[in-house]
Amino acid sequence: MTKPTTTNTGTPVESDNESLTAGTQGPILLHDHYLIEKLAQFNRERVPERIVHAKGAGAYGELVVTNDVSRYTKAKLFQPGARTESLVRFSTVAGEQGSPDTWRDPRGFAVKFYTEDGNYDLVGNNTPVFFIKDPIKFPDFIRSQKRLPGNGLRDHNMQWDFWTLRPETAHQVTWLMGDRGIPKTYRHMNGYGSHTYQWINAAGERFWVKYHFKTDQGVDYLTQADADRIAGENADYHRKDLWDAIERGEFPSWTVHVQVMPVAEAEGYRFNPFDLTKVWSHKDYPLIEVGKWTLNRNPANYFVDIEQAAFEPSNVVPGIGFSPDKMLLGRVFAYADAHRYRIGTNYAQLPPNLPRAAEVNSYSKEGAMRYFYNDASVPVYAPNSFGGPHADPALAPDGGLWEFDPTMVRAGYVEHAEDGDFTQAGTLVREVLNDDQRDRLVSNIVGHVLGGVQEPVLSRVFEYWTNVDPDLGKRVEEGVRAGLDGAPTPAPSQG
Ligand code: HDE
Repeated sequence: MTKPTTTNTGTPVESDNESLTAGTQGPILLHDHYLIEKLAQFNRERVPERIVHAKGAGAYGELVVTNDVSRYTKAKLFQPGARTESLVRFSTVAGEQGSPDTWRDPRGFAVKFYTEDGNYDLVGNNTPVFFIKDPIKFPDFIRSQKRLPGNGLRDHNMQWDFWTLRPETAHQVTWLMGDRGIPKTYRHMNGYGSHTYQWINAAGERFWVKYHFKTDQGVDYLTQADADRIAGENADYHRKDLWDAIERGEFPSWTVHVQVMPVAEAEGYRFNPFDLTKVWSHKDYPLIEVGKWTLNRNPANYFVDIEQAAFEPSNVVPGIGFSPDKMLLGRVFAYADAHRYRIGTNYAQLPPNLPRAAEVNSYSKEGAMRYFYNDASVPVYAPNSFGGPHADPALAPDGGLWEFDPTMVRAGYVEHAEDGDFTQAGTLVREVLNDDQRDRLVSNIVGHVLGGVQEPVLSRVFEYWTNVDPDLGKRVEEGVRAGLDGAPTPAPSQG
Protein backbone atom coordinates (compact mmCIF):
# COMPACT_ATOMS: atom_id res chain seq x y z
CA MET A 1 0.00 0.00 0.00
CA THR A 2 1.37 3.46 -0.84
CA LYS A 3 2.01 5.66 2.14
CA PRO A 4 0.21 8.96 2.62
CA THR A 5 2.06 12.11 1.57
CA THR A 6 2.96 14.18 4.61
CA THR A 7 4.42 17.59 5.35
CA ASN A 8 8.08 17.73 6.35
CA THR A 9 6.97 17.31 9.93
CA GLY A 10 4.88 14.21 9.30
CA THR A 11 1.30 15.44 9.09
CA PRO A 12 -0.72 13.85 6.25
CA VAL A 13 -1.58 16.38 3.55
CA GLU A 14 -4.96 16.86 1.92
CA SER A 15 -3.94 16.96 -1.75
CA ASP A 16 -1.04 16.45 -4.18
CA ASN A 17 -3.07 18.13 -6.90
CA GLU A 18 -5.10 21.13 -5.81
CA SER A 19 -4.09 24.25 -3.93
CA LEU A 20 -6.51 25.67 -1.40
CA THR A 21 -8.51 28.55 -2.95
CA ALA A 22 -11.49 30.67 -1.97
CA GLY A 23 -13.98 29.15 -4.36
CA THR A 24 -12.92 27.76 -7.76
CA GLN A 25 -11.94 31.23 -9.07
CA GLY A 26 -10.82 32.83 -5.84
CA PRO A 27 -7.31 33.66 -4.57
CA ILE A 28 -4.91 31.01 -3.25
CA LEU A 29 -4.98 31.02 0.54
CA LEU A 30 -1.76 31.70 2.43
CA HIS A 31 -2.65 29.27 5.16
CA ASP A 32 -2.30 26.36 2.68
CA HIS A 33 0.81 25.46 4.61
CA TYR A 34 1.67 22.44 2.49
CA LEU A 35 1.62 24.45 -0.76
CA ILE A 36 3.85 27.12 0.79
CA GLU A 37 6.23 24.51 2.21
CA LYS A 38 6.42 22.76 -1.16
CA LEU A 39 7.20 25.93 -3.14
CA ALA A 40 9.60 27.32 -0.55
CA GLN A 41 11.49 24.03 -0.28
CA PHE A 42 11.72 23.87 -4.08
CA ASN A 43 13.25 27.35 -4.24
CA ARG A 44 15.98 26.19 -1.90
CA GLU A 45 16.91 22.90 -3.59
CA ARG A 46 20.21 24.13 -4.99
CA VAL A 47 23.41 24.83 -3.13
CA PRO A 48 25.89 27.02 -5.04
CA GLU A 49 27.70 25.00 -7.66
CA ARG A 50 31.44 24.52 -7.22
CA ILE A 51 33.29 27.55 -8.61
CA VAL A 52 35.45 25.05 -10.51
CA HIS A 53 34.73 21.36 -11.17
CA ALA A 54 30.97 22.02 -11.12
CA LYS A 55 29.99 19.14 -13.41
CA GLY A 56 30.87 15.66 -12.28
CA ALA A 57 29.95 12.09 -11.48
CA GLY A 58 30.92 9.80 -8.66
CA ALA A 59 30.81 6.38 -7.08
CA TYR A 60 31.87 4.40 -4.04
CA GLY A 61 34.49 1.67 -4.03
CA GLU A 62 37.46 0.31 -2.14
CA LEU A 63 41.23 0.24 -2.10
CA VAL A 64 42.93 -3.11 -1.51
CA VAL A 65 46.67 -2.98 -0.85
CA THR A 66 48.50 -5.69 -2.81
CA ASN A 67 52.13 -4.78 -2.15
CA ASP A 68 54.23 -3.95 0.91
CA VAL A 69 55.11 -0.24 0.98
CA SER A 70 55.37 -0.14 4.77
CA ARG A 71 59.06 0.81 4.50
CA TYR A 72 57.88 4.17 3.12
CA THR A 73 54.71 4.91 5.10
CA LYS A 74 53.00 3.88 8.30
CA ALA A 75 49.62 5.10 6.97
CA LYS A 76 47.17 2.36 7.90
CA LEU A 77 45.37 2.43 4.56
CA PHE A 78 48.60 1.52 2.74
CA GLN A 79 49.65 -1.41 4.95
CA PRO A 80 49.81 -4.86 3.27
CA GLY A 81 46.35 -6.37 2.75
CA ALA A 82 44.45 -3.31 4.04
CA ARG A 83 40.97 -2.71 2.57
CA THR A 84 39.56 0.80 2.78
CA GLU A 85 36.17 2.09 1.66
CA SER A 86 36.46 4.98 -0.78
CA LEU A 87 34.45 7.61 -2.65
CA VAL A 88 35.43 9.30 -5.90
CA ARG A 89 34.14 12.30 -7.79
CA PHE A 90 35.32 12.81 -11.37
CA SER A 91 34.65 16.17 -12.98
CA THR A 92 35.40 18.65 -15.71
CA VAL A 93 36.84 21.97 -14.53
CA ALA A 94 35.58 25.06 -16.33
CA GLY A 95 32.05 24.07 -17.39
CA GLU A 96 29.00 24.68 -15.25
CA GLN A 97 26.65 22.00 -13.88
CA GLY A 98 24.80 21.45 -17.15
CA SER A 99 27.83 21.68 -19.45
CA PRO A 100 28.77 18.80 -21.74
CA ASP A 101 31.03 16.13 -20.28
CA THR A 102 33.04 16.04 -23.50
CA TRP A 103 34.43 19.59 -23.54
CA ARG A 104 38.22 19.73 -23.72
CA ASP A 105 39.37 20.24 -20.15
CA PRO A 106 41.42 18.50 -17.47
CA ARG A 107 39.34 16.08 -15.42
CA GLY A 108 39.14 16.13 -11.64
CA PHE A 109 39.96 12.88 -9.87
CA ALA A 110 38.99 13.47 -6.24
CA VAL A 111 39.28 10.46 -3.95
CA LYS A 112 38.24 10.06 -0.34
CA PHE A 113 39.44 7.12 1.76
CA TYR A 114 37.50 6.34 4.93
CA THR A 115 40.43 5.21 7.11
CA GLU A 116 40.62 4.21 10.77
CA ASP A 117 42.63 7.38 11.42
CA GLY A 118 40.05 9.66 9.82
CA ASN A 119 39.28 10.54 6.23
CA TYR A 120 42.19 10.83 3.82
CA ASP A 121 41.43 12.88 0.69
CA LEU A 122 43.60 12.78 -2.42
CA VAL A 123 42.15 15.52 -4.59
CA GLY A 124 43.90 15.11 -7.93
CA ASN A 125 43.38 15.42 -11.65
CA ASN A 126 43.80 13.17 -14.69
CA THR A 127 47.08 14.95 -15.45
CA PRO A 128 50.29 14.78 -13.39
CA VAL A 129 50.96 18.53 -13.68
CA PHE A 130 49.02 21.79 -13.45
CA PHE A 131 48.87 25.15 -15.28
CA ILE A 132 50.44 27.30 -12.58
CA LYS A 133 52.77 26.88 -9.65
CA ASP A 134 51.65 29.52 -7.15
CA PRO A 135 48.16 29.71 -5.60
CA ILE A 136 48.08 33.51 -5.92
CA LYS A 137 47.51 33.05 -9.68
CA PHE A 138 44.59 30.62 -9.36
CA PRO A 139 41.60 33.02 -9.42
CA ASP A 140 43.12 34.85 -12.45
CA PHE A 141 43.73 31.58 -14.23
CA ILE A 142 40.20 30.30 -13.59
CA ARG A 143 38.54 33.56 -14.63
CA SER A 144 40.42 33.45 -17.93
CA GLN A 145 38.95 29.99 -18.59
CA LYS A 146 35.39 30.90 -17.58
CA ARG A 147 33.23 33.70 -19.04
CA LEU A 148 33.60 37.30 -20.14
CA PRO A 149 31.92 39.75 -17.78
CA GLY A 150 29.93 41.58 -20.50
CA ASN A 151 28.35 38.99 -22.74
CA GLY A 152 28.76 35.97 -20.46
CA LEU A 153 30.53 34.02 -23.22
CA ARG A 154 33.63 31.88 -23.01
CA ASP A 155 36.52 33.40 -24.90
CA HIS A 156 39.51 31.66 -26.43
CA ASN A 157 41.37 34.96 -26.71
CA MET A 158 41.20 35.37 -22.93
CA GLN A 159 42.35 31.77 -22.39
CA TRP A 160 45.39 32.10 -24.66
CA ASP A 161 46.15 35.57 -23.32
CA PHE A 162 46.58 34.12 -19.84
CA TRP A 163 48.41 30.98 -20.97
CA THR A 164 50.95 32.87 -23.12
CA LEU A 165 51.55 35.52 -20.45
CA ARG A 166 52.21 32.74 -17.93
CA PRO A 167 54.48 30.33 -19.85
CA GLU A 168 54.69 27.97 -16.88
CA THR A 169 51.32 26.74 -18.28
CA ALA A 170 53.03 25.19 -21.35
CA HIS A 171 53.38 21.66 -20.01
CA GLN A 172 49.76 21.37 -18.86
CA VAL A 173 48.40 23.08 -22.01
CA THR A 174 50.31 20.53 -24.12
CA TRP A 175 48.54 17.75 -22.20
CA LEU A 176 45.23 19.56 -22.56
CA MET A 177 45.49 20.02 -26.33
CA GLY A 178 46.58 16.41 -26.83
CA ASP A 179 44.46 13.27 -26.64
CA ARG A 180 44.30 13.33 -22.85
CA GLY A 181 42.32 16.60 -23.03
CA ILE A 182 39.16 14.61 -23.81
CA PRO A 183 39.12 11.14 -22.23
CA LYS A 184 36.85 8.56 -23.83
CA THR A 185 35.10 8.03 -20.50
CA TYR A 186 35.96 8.60 -16.86
CA ARG A 187 36.92 4.91 -16.80
CA HIS A 188 39.54 5.39 -19.49
CA MET A 189 41.79 7.93 -17.79
CA ASN A 190 44.55 7.80 -15.22
CA GLY A 191 44.43 9.74 -11.98
CA TYR A 192 47.33 11.58 -10.38
CA GLY A 193 47.82 13.10 -6.95
CA SER A 194 49.86 15.61 -9.01
CA HIS A 195 51.57 17.29 -6.05
CA THR A 196 54.54 15.90 -4.21
CA TYR A 197 53.46 14.58 -0.83
CA GLN A 198 55.45 13.31 2.12
CA TRP A 199 55.31 9.75 3.39
CA ILE A 200 56.59 8.89 6.87
CA ASN A 201 57.36 5.32 7.98
CA ALA A 202 57.08 3.78 11.44
CA ALA A 203 60.74 4.62 12.17
CA GLY A 204 60.08 8.30 11.39
CA GLU A 205 61.97 8.26 8.05
CA ARG A 206 60.59 10.63 5.43
CA PHE A 207 60.16 10.30 1.65
CA TRP A 208 58.72 12.44 -1.13
CA VAL A 209 56.00 10.66 -3.13
CA LYS A 210 53.80 11.14 -6.16
CA TYR A 211 50.63 9.09 -6.70
CA HIS A 212 49.63 7.48 -10.01
CA PHE A 213 46.29 5.68 -10.49
CA LYS A 214 46.70 3.74 -13.76
CA THR A 215 43.41 2.78 -15.37
CA ASP A 216 42.95 -0.98 -15.86
CA GLN A 217 40.50 -0.16 -18.67
CA GLY A 218 43.35 1.36 -20.72
CA VAL A 219 43.82 5.04 -21.54
CA ASP A 220 41.54 6.06 -24.40
CA TYR A 221 40.35 9.38 -25.82
CA LEU A 222 37.75 11.06 -28.02
CA THR A 223 38.71 13.03 -31.11
CA GLN A 224 37.60 16.66 -31.12
CA ALA A 225 35.03 15.81 -33.82
CA ASP A 226 33.51 12.93 -31.82
CA ALA A 227 33.53 14.99 -28.63
CA ASP A 228 31.73 17.87 -30.36
CA ARG A 229 29.08 15.51 -31.74
CA ILE A 230 28.55 13.76 -28.40
CA ALA A 231 28.28 17.15 -26.63
CA GLY A 232 25.11 17.73 -28.66
CA GLU A 233 23.76 14.20 -28.40
CA ASN A 234 24.25 13.59 -24.68
CA ALA A 235 25.79 16.23 -22.43
CA ASP A 236 25.96 13.65 -19.62
CA TYR A 237 27.85 11.07 -21.64
CA HIS A 238 30.59 10.42 -19.08
CA ARG A 239 28.27 10.48 -16.07
CA LYS A 240 26.00 7.93 -17.78
CA ASP A 241 28.89 5.71 -18.83
CA LEU A 242 30.17 5.44 -15.26
CA TRP A 243 26.72 4.80 -13.83
CA ASP A 244 25.82 2.19 -16.47
CA ALA A 245 29.12 0.31 -16.14
CA ILE A 246 28.68 -0.03 -12.37
CA GLU A 247 25.00 -1.04 -12.74
CA ARG A 248 26.09 -3.77 -15.22
CA GLY A 249 28.55 -5.06 -12.62
CA GLU A 250 31.49 -4.01 -14.80
CA PHE A 251 33.43 -2.41 -11.98
CA PRO A 252 36.16 -0.08 -13.22
CA SER A 253 39.50 -0.35 -11.47
CA TRP A 254 42.84 1.39 -11.28
CA THR A 255 46.22 0.09 -10.16
CA VAL A 256 47.65 2.50 -7.64
CA HIS A 257 51.37 3.26 -7.82
CA VAL A 258 53.74 5.74 -6.23
CA GLN A 259 57.06 7.24 -7.19
CA VAL A 260 59.26 7.57 -4.12
CA MET A 261 62.16 10.02 -3.77
CA PRO A 262 64.44 9.84 -0.73
CA VAL A 263 64.36 13.26 0.96
CA ALA A 264 68.15 13.67 0.57
CA GLU A 265 67.85 13.51 -3.25
CA ALA A 266 65.38 16.40 -3.63
CA GLU A 267 67.88 19.24 -3.62
CA GLY A 268 70.09 17.77 -6.33
CA TYR A 269 67.34 16.43 -8.60
CA ARG A 270 67.40 17.82 -12.14
CA PHE A 271 63.87 19.24 -11.75
CA ASN A 272 62.61 21.05 -8.68
CA PRO A 273 60.51 18.22 -7.22
CA PHE A 274 57.99 20.59 -5.62
CA ASP A 275 57.13 22.47 -8.81
CA LEU A 276 53.67 21.28 -9.89
CA THR A 277 54.35 22.05 -13.56
CA LYS A 278 57.00 19.28 -13.63
CA VAL A 279 56.92 15.49 -13.52
CA TRP A 280 59.60 13.17 -12.17
CA SER A 281 61.07 10.97 -14.85
CA HIS A 282 59.93 7.36 -14.44
CA LYS A 283 63.47 6.29 -15.31
CA ASP A 284 64.75 8.23 -12.31
CA TYR A 285 61.92 7.17 -10.01
CA PRO A 286 60.13 4.04 -11.27
CA LEU A 287 56.52 3.31 -10.32
CA ILE A 288 56.07 1.14 -7.25
CA GLU A 289 52.78 -0.75 -7.07
CA VAL A 290 50.61 -0.16 -4.01
CA GLY A 291 47.23 -1.75 -4.66
CA LYS A 292 44.00 -2.02 -6.58
CA TRP A 293 41.28 0.62 -6.35
CA THR A 294 37.85 -0.46 -7.62
CA LEU A 295 34.54 1.36 -7.97
CA ASN A 296 31.64 -0.96 -7.20
CA ARG A 297 28.66 1.06 -5.93
CA ASN A 298 26.65 3.86 -7.44
CA PRO A 299 25.49 6.66 -5.15
CA ALA A 300 22.06 6.17 -3.60
CA ASN A 301 21.30 9.84 -4.17
CA TYR A 302 23.30 12.04 -6.51
CA PHE A 303 22.76 15.25 -4.57
CA VAL A 304 23.50 13.82 -1.14
CA ASP A 305 26.45 11.60 -2.05
CA ILE A 306 28.13 13.48 -4.89
CA GLU A 307 26.95 17.09 -4.95
CA GLN A 308 27.42 17.40 -1.21
CA ALA A 309 30.73 15.52 -1.22
CA ALA A 310 33.46 17.74 0.19
CA PHE A 311 37.02 16.81 -0.73
CA GLU A 312 39.83 18.65 1.00
CA PRO A 313 43.59 18.25 0.65
CA SER A 314 43.80 19.24 4.34
CA ASN A 315 42.48 15.75 5.22
CA VAL A 316 45.66 13.76 5.82
CA VAL A 317 46.31 10.88 8.18
CA PRO A 318 49.37 9.73 10.15
CA GLY A 319 52.10 8.56 7.75
CA ILE A 320 51.20 11.21 5.14
CA GLY A 321 52.18 14.87 5.04
CA PHE A 322 52.38 17.92 2.79
CA SER A 323 55.43 19.27 0.97
CA PRO A 324 56.92 22.65 0.02
CA ASP A 325 54.67 22.70 -3.09
CA LYS A 326 53.04 26.15 -2.69
CA MET A 327 49.99 25.06 -4.68
CA LEU A 328 49.37 22.22 -2.26
CA LEU A 329 49.82 24.49 0.74
CA GLY A 330 47.37 27.00 -0.78
CA ARG A 331 44.85 24.22 -1.34
CA VAL A 332 45.12 23.08 2.27
CA PHE A 333 43.37 26.35 3.14
CA ALA A 334 41.05 26.74 0.13
CA TYR A 335 38.90 23.63 0.15
CA ALA A 336 37.52 23.60 3.70
CA ASP A 337 36.77 27.28 3.21
CA ALA A 338 34.87 26.50 -0.02
CA HIS A 339 32.80 23.83 1.74
CA ARG A 340 31.80 26.08 4.63
CA TYR A 341 30.47 28.55 2.09
CA ARG A 342 28.96 26.11 -0.40
CA ILE A 343 27.41 23.44 1.81
CA GLY A 344 27.56 24.96 5.28
CA THR A 345 29.49 24.88 8.53
CA ASN A 346 28.52 21.32 9.36
CA TYR A 347 29.37 19.79 5.98
CA ALA A 348 31.54 17.13 7.68
CA GLN A 349 28.41 15.59 9.20
CA LEU A 350 26.84 14.75 5.82
CA PRO A 351 26.91 11.10 4.67
CA PRO A 352 29.71 11.30 2.04
CA ASN A 353 31.93 13.35 4.37
CA LEU A 354 31.28 11.68 7.71
CA PRO A 355 34.15 9.40 8.75
CA ARG A 356 33.08 5.76 8.39
CA ALA A 357 35.96 3.90 10.05
CA ALA A 358 37.04 6.51 12.60
CA GLU A 359 35.31 8.05 15.60
CA VAL A 360 34.75 11.82 15.76
CA ASN A 361 35.63 13.30 19.17
CA SER A 362 35.61 16.98 18.35
CA TYR A 363 34.91 20.08 20.41
CA SER A 364 33.16 21.75 17.46
CA LYS A 365 29.55 22.47 18.25
CA GLU A 366 26.37 24.09 16.99
CA GLY A 367 26.16 26.11 13.75
CA ALA A 368 23.57 25.83 10.99
CA MET A 369 22.16 22.35 10.39
CA ARG A 370 23.97 20.66 13.29
CA TYR A 371 22.96 16.99 13.40
CA PHE A 372 25.41 15.11 15.64
CA TYR A 373 26.34 16.46 19.05
CA ASN A 374 28.34 15.40 22.08
CA ASP A 375 26.65 13.90 25.10
CA ALA A 376 25.79 16.56 27.67
CA SER A 377 28.37 14.99 30.03
CA VAL A 378 31.22 15.94 27.63
CA PRO A 379 32.68 19.34 28.52
CA VAL A 380 32.53 22.05 25.83
CA TYR A 381 36.09 23.24 26.50
CA ALA A 382 39.61 21.83 26.75
CA PRO A 383 41.49 21.15 28.92
CA ASN A 384 38.98 19.91 31.44
CA SER A 385 38.85 17.70 34.51
CA PHE A 386 35.78 15.74 33.42
CA GLY A 387 36.96 13.18 30.88
CA GLY A 388 36.61 15.21 27.67
CA PRO A 389 38.86 14.34 24.71
CA HIS A 390 42.46 15.54 24.86
CA ALA A 391 44.92 16.05 21.98
CA ASP A 392 47.59 13.37 21.64
CA PRO A 393 50.48 14.33 19.34
CA ALA A 394 51.64 10.70 19.20
CA LEU A 395 48.45 9.80 17.30
CA ALA A 396 48.18 12.88 15.07
CA PRO A 397 49.60 13.39 11.57
CA ASP A 398 52.45 15.92 11.73
CA GLY A 399 51.58 17.44 8.36
CA GLY A 400 55.06 16.71 7.02
CA LEU A 401 58.35 18.17 8.17
CA TRP A 402 61.07 19.78 6.08
CA GLU A 403 63.79 22.38 6.46
CA PHE A 404 63.40 25.91 5.14
CA ASP A 405 64.94 29.37 5.29
CA PRO A 406 62.73 31.43 7.62
CA THR A 407 63.26 34.75 5.77
CA MET A 408 59.95 36.02 4.38
CA VAL A 409 60.09 36.35 0.58
CA ARG A 410 57.88 36.53 -2.47
CA ALA A 411 59.90 34.45 -4.90
CA GLY A 412 59.63 31.70 -7.49
CA TYR A 413 60.92 28.18 -7.00
CA VAL A 414 64.66 27.59 -6.90
CA GLU A 415 65.56 26.56 -10.47
CA HIS A 416 67.15 23.12 -10.73
CA ALA A 417 69.52 22.07 -13.55
CA GLU A 418 66.87 21.20 -16.17
CA ASP A 419 63.98 23.39 -15.06
CA GLY A 420 62.38 25.90 -17.41
CA ASP A 421 58.83 26.57 -18.55
CA PHE A 422 59.15 24.72 -21.85
CA THR A 423 61.59 21.83 -21.16
CA GLN A 424 59.19 19.09 -20.15
CA ALA A 425 56.48 20.23 -22.59
CA GLY A 426 59.06 19.84 -25.39
CA THR A 427 60.05 16.38 -24.14
CA LEU A 428 56.38 15.38 -24.06
CA VAL A 429 55.89 16.50 -27.68
CA ARG A 430 59.12 14.98 -29.06
CA GLU A 431 59.65 11.85 -26.97
CA VAL A 432 56.30 10.73 -25.59
CA LEU A 433 53.83 11.44 -28.40
CA ASN A 434 53.87 9.43 -31.64
CA ASP A 435 53.28 10.96 -35.09
CA ASP A 436 49.49 10.50 -35.00
CA GLN A 437 49.25 12.00 -31.53
CA ARG A 438 51.40 14.96 -32.63
CA ASP A 439 49.16 15.48 -35.68
CA ARG A 440 46.08 15.57 -33.48
CA LEU A 441 47.86 17.94 -31.07
CA VAL A 442 48.51 20.37 -33.94
CA SER A 443 44.95 20.07 -35.21
CA ASN A 444 43.45 20.60 -31.74
CA ILE A 445 45.60 23.67 -31.09
CA VAL A 446 44.84 25.15 -34.52
CA GLY A 447 41.10 24.54 -34.10
CA HIS A 448 41.13 26.08 -30.64
CA VAL A 449 43.13 29.15 -31.68
CA LEU A 450 40.84 29.72 -34.65
CA GLY A 451 38.00 29.91 -32.15
CA GLY A 452 38.65 33.65 -31.71
CA VAL A 453 42.28 34.35 -30.79
CA GLN A 454 43.43 37.74 -32.08
CA GLU A 455 46.56 39.92 -32.08
CA PRO A 456 48.53 40.63 -29.98
CA VAL A 457 47.74 37.29 -28.36
CA LEU A 458 48.01 35.40 -31.64
CA SER A 459 51.70 36.17 -32.18
CA ARG A 460 52.42 35.12 -28.63
CA VAL A 461 50.65 31.80 -29.30
CA PHE A 462 53.07 31.06 -32.16
CA GLU A 463 56.03 32.02 -29.99
CA TYR A 464 54.73 29.87 -27.12
CA TRP A 465 54.52 26.73 -29.26
CA THR A 466 57.84 27.49 -30.95
CA ASN A 467 59.39 27.61 -27.49
CA VAL A 468 57.85 24.22 -26.72
CA ASP A 469 59.13 22.79 -30.01
CA PRO A 470 60.19 24.71 -33.15
CA ASP A 471 58.57 22.26 -35.55
CA LEU A 472 55.32 22.29 -33.59
CA GLY A 473 55.37 26.11 -33.56
CA LYS A 474 55.80 26.17 -37.33
CA ARG A 475 52.95 23.73 -37.92
CA VAL A 476 50.62 25.63 -35.58
CA GLU A 477 51.38 28.93 -37.31
CA GLU A 478 50.89 27.46 -40.78
CA GLY A 479 47.61 25.82 -39.76
CA VAL A 480 46.24 28.95 -38.14
CA ARG A 481 47.27 31.23 -41.03
CA ALA A 482 45.66 28.84 -43.52
CA GLY A 483 42.49 28.87 -41.43
CA LEU A 484 42.46 32.65 -41.20
CA ASP A 485 42.87 32.81 -45.00
CA GLY A 486 39.78 30.66 -45.42
CA ALA A 487 41.46 27.36 -46.26
CA PRO A 488 39.73 24.31 -44.71
CA THR A 489 40.77 23.76 -41.08
CA PRO A 490 39.45 21.71 -38.19
CA ALA A 491 36.28 23.03 -36.57
CA PRO A 492 36.90 25.31 -33.58
CA SER A 493 36.42 23.43 -30.35
CA GLN A 494 34.34 24.43 -27.38
CA GLY A 495 36.73 23.82 -24.52
FE1 HDE B 1 41.07 22.72 -6.95
N1 HDE B 1 39.42 23.63 -6.12
N2 HDE B 1 42.16 24.39 -6.57
N3 HDE B 1 42.70 21.88 -7.86
N4 HDE B 1 40.01 21.06 -7.32
C1 HDE B 1 38.21 23.07 -6.01
O1 HDE B 1 36.82 23.11 -4.12
C2 HDE B 1 41.79 25.40 -5.73
C3 HDE B 1 43.93 22.44 -7.99
C4 HDE B 1 40.49 19.88 -7.83
O2 HDE B 1 35.04 16.79 -6.94
C5 HDE B 1 37.26 23.91 -5.20
O3 HDE B 1 34.92 22.25 -3.31
C6 HDE B 1 42.88 26.33 -5.54
C7 HDE B 1 44.90 21.46 -8.39
C8 HDE B 1 39.42 18.92 -7.93
O4 HDE B 1 34.47 18.10 -5.30
C9 HDE B 1 38.12 25.08 -4.73
C10 HDE B 1 43.92 25.84 -6.30
C11 HDE B 1 44.22 20.28 -8.51
C12 HDE B 1 38.29 19.59 -7.45
C13 HDE B 1 39.46 24.76 -5.37
C14 HDE B 1 43.46 24.62 -6.94
C15 HDE B 1 42.84 20.57 -8.18
C16 HDE B 1 38.69 20.92 -7.08
C17 HDE B 1 35.99 24.32 -5.89
C18 HDE B 1 45.28 26.47 -6.50
C19 HDE B 1 44.73 18.90 -8.94
C20 HDE B 1 36.89 19.05 -7.37
C21 HDE B 1 34.87 23.89 -4.98
C22 HDE B 1 46.13 26.38 -5.35
C23 HDE B 1 45.92 18.43 -8.29
C24 HDE B 1 36.64 18.27 -6.10
C25 HDE B 1 35.49 22.99 -4.05
C26 HDE B 1 35.27 17.67 -6.12
C27 HDE B 1 37.84 21.88 -6.52
C28 HDE B 1 40.54 25.54 -5.18
C29 HDE B 1 44.26 23.85 -7.85
C30 HDE B 1 41.83 19.54 -8.22
C31 HDE B 1 37.60 26.44 -5.01
C32 HDE B 1 42.84 27.58 -4.70
C33 HDE B 1 46.39 21.71 -8.60
C34 HDE B 1 39.51 17.50 -8.45
O5 HDE B 1 38.23 25.14 -3.34
